[in-house]
Amino acid sequence: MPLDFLGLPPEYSRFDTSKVVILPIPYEKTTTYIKGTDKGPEAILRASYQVELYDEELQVEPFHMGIHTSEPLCADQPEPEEMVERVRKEVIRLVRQGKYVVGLGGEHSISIGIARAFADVFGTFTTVQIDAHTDLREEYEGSKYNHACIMKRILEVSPGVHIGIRSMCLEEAELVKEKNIPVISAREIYSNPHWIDKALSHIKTDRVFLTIDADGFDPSVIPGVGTPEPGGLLWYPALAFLRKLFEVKEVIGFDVTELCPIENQILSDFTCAKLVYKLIGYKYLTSNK
Ligand SMILES: [Mn+2]
Repeated sequence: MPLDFLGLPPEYSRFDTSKVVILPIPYEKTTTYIKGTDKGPEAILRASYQVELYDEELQVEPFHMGIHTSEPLCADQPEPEEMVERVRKEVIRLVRQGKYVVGLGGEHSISIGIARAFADVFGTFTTVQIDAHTDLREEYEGSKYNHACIMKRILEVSPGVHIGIRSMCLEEAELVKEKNIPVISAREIYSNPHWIDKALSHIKTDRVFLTIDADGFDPSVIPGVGTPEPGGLLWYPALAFLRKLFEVKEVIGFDVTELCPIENQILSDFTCAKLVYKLIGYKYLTSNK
């Protein structure tokens, strides 16, 4: 039986009564280190049954927005170009029906399709990336759609702001310098108490697409990732930033990608599920935007 996010009753999870649509994309073709992110969406959906429906921080039950879970997309693992195009078309279809799209990866390449869809429908927006890696390689292992290149592709349709970064190759570091690309490194998050305002000041548009690679978080928060890097975002600083982002900007959609579940260790799965519901809660609170 397919899993629905939070296991909500039909009146809160039917397509026609739901504002939010969870789009699971269990795609994995270009990952470079540990495999298993194709199991990410199912692990998030399964863990979501344990997430409390009441948000104790926000003091509301955000599921009242209605949260529908779509059939998984691209589970047949097409070539990356084909996957990106299918994601783009599906997201456009959903947004045109007034839905708020939440993508669940799968590898980070899925975000290219979402960003292209948002560019088609919304025009101008900024992509805010939370990630250990800038993903700004032009090409990797023979593909422009490799998960190491996703922000390079997304910068073709929107400006980007990169947060939690602590790993770059020389090509990426030179591009960041040359183009003056805004990067808030993980080191700066630990050392600069004003990093949130600084990060927000780099966002020049009202609309934002938020793309989260689970490895942006510290491995103590989300150990289940395919390309772990020490020294990432902790839970509360991340939430402080994300809440402010939803308050001051119109977040037009978001995704959570690159969860690579660890067998018999549900911390990462549950944390990603809670993160998804928390962000839906922030959207719910600011839904006039
Ligand atoms: Mn990453």
